[in-house]
Amino acid sequence: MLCIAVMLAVPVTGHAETGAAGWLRYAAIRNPETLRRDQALPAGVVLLDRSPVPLSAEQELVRGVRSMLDRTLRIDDTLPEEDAFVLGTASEIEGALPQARAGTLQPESFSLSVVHAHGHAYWVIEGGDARGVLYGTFRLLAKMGTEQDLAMLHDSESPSAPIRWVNQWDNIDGSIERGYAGRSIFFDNGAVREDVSRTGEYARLLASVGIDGCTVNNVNASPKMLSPEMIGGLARIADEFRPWGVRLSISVALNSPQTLGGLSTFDPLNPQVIAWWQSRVDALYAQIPDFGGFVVKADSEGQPGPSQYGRTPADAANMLARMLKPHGGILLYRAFVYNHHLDWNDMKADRARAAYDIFHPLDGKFEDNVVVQIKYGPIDFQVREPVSPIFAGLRKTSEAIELQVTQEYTGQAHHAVFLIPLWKESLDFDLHADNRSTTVASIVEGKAFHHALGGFVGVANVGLDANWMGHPLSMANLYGFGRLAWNPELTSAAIAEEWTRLTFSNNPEVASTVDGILLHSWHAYEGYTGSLGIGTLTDILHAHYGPGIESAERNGWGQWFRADHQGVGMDRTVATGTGYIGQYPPEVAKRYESLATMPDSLLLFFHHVPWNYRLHNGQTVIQYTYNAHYAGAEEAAQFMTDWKRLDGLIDDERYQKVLDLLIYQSGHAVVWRDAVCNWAKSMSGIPDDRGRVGHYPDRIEAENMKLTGYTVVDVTPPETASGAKGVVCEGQASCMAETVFHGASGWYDLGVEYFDYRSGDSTFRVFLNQQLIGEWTADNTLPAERMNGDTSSRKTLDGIPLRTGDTIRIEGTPDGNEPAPLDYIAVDRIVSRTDKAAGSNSPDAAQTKH
Ligand code: GCV
Repeated sequence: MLCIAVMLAVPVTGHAETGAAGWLRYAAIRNPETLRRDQALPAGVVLLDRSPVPLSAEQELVRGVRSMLDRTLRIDDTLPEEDAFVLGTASEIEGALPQARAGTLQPESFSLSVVHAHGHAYWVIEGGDARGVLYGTFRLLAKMGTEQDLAMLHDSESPSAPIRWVNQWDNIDGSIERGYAGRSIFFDNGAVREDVSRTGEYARLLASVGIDGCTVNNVNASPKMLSPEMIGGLARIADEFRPWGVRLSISVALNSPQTLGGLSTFDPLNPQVIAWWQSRVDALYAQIPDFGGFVVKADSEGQPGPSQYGRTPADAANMLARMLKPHGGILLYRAFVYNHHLDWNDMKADRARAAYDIFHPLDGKFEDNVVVQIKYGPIDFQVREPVSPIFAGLRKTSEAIELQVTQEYTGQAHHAVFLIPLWKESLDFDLHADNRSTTVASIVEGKAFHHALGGFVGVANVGLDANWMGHPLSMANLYGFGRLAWNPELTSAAIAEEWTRLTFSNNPEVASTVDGILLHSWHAYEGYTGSLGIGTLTDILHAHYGPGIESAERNGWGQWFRADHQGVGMDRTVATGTGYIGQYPPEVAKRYESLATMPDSLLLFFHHVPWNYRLHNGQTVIQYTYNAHYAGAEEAAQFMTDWKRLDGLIDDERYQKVLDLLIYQSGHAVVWRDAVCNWAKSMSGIPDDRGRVGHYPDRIEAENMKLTGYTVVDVTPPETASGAKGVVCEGQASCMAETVFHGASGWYDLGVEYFDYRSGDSTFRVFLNQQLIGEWTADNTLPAERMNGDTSSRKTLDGIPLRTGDTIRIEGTPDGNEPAPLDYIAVDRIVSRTDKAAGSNSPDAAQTKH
């Protein structure tokens, strides 16, 4: 209690942080109790192996202790005659301090212990190999950073699986597909960038959570990745990775022998093609001896593949795997193979079936260094999907789960969405193969079916922005990915807590506030985007960001939910639908086939039901849809309120950055809520029994205001603007929209809904009568150039005293192609706010104070 009181009394103000340090901030420990305890730590460190990876461990320990405890550890070559940190692999510890040996340690494992010998205490970090020493050191530093008692140091950990990789979808021109934090840290202008120092910093972050591999380029790969110049550049990145035990790998395009090599074919069984690939593999290993291997996306979304020559994925994968094998390299072949020209009119067509239909017949036909890389769900990183049945469909083939750290369908670093609970649901899901417990985690760890390899791949897509991922809270997903890959048994709460303490503060108020936001955020996002397993109802043809509901229907992409006036949902049953459910092992298939045992959360993924079908929770599908979207948006608003508690308790820069993002998120959650609810209402014809949907008494539509210069336009899709219309200022220097307030006098929050295109920085000024009460520039980087669900944004002016008869006027000044577009203003009465209500709620009293 004492330490809590002391810490709360020391606010952190004025101090700015960019987020570049991530969770490796090594913030100075201020808690007197911890400091007193840590006095007992030794003054020196001895490293028994001076190869590059353990050297990084030693330097990291010195750096961390210096930063957290304000002390410089002395570096010794041999065991000193005093207390010391001792770092080494098993055989070295055996030689120097045999009493400290921890028993058999597997590669990459570590053991931490305090050993008393020769009258001294030694804090021993023993690794199963060099990486183990590094991972153990980072673990020790995390324990120090979260103020655990190191005198009790006793920990022994092994990674769950050998493959713990991130994929980066970086293009060689320096852009990043589905990246939301600036340009590539690896490439620029068709080559590896000159300055690759940031890649070493990235590898350090990755290693600190046990990630041991990074695939540096987009799975939609450029054949130029295999050119001699590029291989030279990749070797420079590998040099940055190596001290952190991170192996470099690349994605390859299967048509490279043709497009880069000039051959007439890329048939994987053609001898010339094989010889060409061999020359490239030789060139890679000549310059990068620890090269990790290849990732292959083929026959998918327009990528070339073996099907062009009547060959199978196994033919292509094995051809490459055989070349990589002598070097210890592996071949990850993605199961994300599907036909994106499906026939909407074919009620049996189903994209979800594709991975199982294609890969299950190939089980047992892959080389033992091939790993099939499988997205957690059968569609594409949606806000909720069932786990892919192919996890249970490959008994004799190694598998890795692919998780998306970058928030493509989950808010694109504009929304806070902590994805660990989503991933945990997939990893913990029991597929009951062979009528025994086979969780997805146990399958990808290689344990369930005794696979040689296996593991975890996270699509990370960090960029050059100082804070790596755009949204400061998004870094919790990268941290959590590494921690889960290391140990999928960790709970979401434990991961959130650890990350928050290391990233922000050990202050309990900070920890509980941030953890609270993180742990509720996925559920909130699911609530206001797509509930009941319908999918993220975004525009799937373009940005994958804001609402764009119907874009998923009536085309070949197969992300269908088949809504009509009667009902909604994909019938994937064996009895009457696409038969997809039959791909699961019998126990799971039985549960999904029957409506009686179907979980509500996935209902619309598996069944087509009437809008008034009653869920297990007692609500109808339509009413639940309305309720979930309203509840989700309310939760998002609450995050903003909760975050404000941290003012003064964390550094100003990150406080303000997150606050701005949470304010934006709460506004965009309303855009989502309204779009989905209005669409569902017009589709079902069933009103909201709580009267909210389509009734907005507090809104004044821009198209109904007195317009000077502004013109009224239709917005498509219609549900992405209130009343399906907005106003634009075109061909004018500036325009005005004006209205007279007819409500009761009182305090109000004034929300202005406008559209903020990717380019153009329009400005808006709001006047109450003649008084300027707010102005801002629409300079957010949202992924569209028109009025729609991607660009709709809200500016809220808090605490405005309105009198009946006041004039509210908005002046919009366009910039570039952005015509200062407006949707509506929301005039929300402040019911109770003690700070404003001191005295009376009369605006007359309030206005005289201004
Ligand atoms: C790299 C989704 C994304 C694509 C991505 C693809 C994949 O469809 O929208 O950008 O391409 O998945 O995982 O290959």
